Amino acid sequence: MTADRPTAVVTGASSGIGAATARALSAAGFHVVLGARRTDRLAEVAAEIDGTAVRLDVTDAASVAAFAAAVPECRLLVNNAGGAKGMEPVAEADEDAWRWMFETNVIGTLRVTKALLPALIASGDGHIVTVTSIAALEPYDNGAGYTGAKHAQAMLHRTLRGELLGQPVRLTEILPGMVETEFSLVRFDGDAERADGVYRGLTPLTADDVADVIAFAATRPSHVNLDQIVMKPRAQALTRHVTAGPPHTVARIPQMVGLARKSAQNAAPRSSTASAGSTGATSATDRKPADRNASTIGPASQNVARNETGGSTWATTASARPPSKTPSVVWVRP
Ligand code: 8X3
Repeated sequence: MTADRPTAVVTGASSGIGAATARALSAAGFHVVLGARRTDRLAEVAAEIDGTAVRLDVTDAASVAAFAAAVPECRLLVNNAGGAKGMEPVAEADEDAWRWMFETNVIGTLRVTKALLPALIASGDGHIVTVTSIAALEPYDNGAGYTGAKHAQAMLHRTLRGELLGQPVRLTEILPGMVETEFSLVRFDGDAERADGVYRGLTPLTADDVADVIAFAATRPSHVNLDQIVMKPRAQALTRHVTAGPPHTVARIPQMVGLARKSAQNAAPRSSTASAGSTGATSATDRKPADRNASTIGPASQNVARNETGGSTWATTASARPPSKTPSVVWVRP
């Protein structure tokens, strides 16, 4: 769109990873076209970076067509729009939530990619970055709608890698783990307490962390294709295998905080090592001053109680730690 700056399109750019990516790409020299439904927030971000805000609803074919018509040139497409809704077992699956997840993550990515592919190829040096998730790598209980959609979105993206061989288009899949954005707020339908609980006691990735990596991938020489980049906080090994609370505590990711809360109301900690007197302090390097203070983390007994969903118990606190530096995680799975 400008003579001196190649055009990058970012979907879902009104907040979170999308907005951060728009800023990072602008700093890297792109003219950024930002797409999202929330045009007021979109316009604010666009104004900050001298970008262009264009309304985009990836679930609406007409909206995608109008968006693409406003983007005659495109060097880089960042498919970021998507998200999760709800967490329930397959036996209780909410079809509307599943439909929303497949419409936004899968069909939305398909629509935008199809619409901009001719411009990406015509640029002579195109690049498609799709933000999937570590949920595209593994299943987890109560997450089938989201993991299913993310697997499908990833397959769409990975298939293009082969189909576009011989064309001047690179493909990079970014697979983030826990990133503190509006993701959980949307997933839990605006329940802020439940959403906050997902990240309590650990330091998740930030939107800027992910944006940095996207900008890095986008600024490699044209012959360098970073196919897949998996990013997780240090405190997360798998989607539901995280450290939270005291050092050396391993817990399931408290994504089922609603379920866990019910459980916590009734359940006493099963472990004698989880004393109510424990401070629950995390290591200094795992905490941010603003939101990682001890009071938000709570005593270890709460962590254990909170994590007693699905019949699992974790019992690790200072008193469980041996005096040596030997890793001291005690993790009892059902
Ligand atoms: C979400 C990844 O780890 O928060 O895309 O479930 S995680």
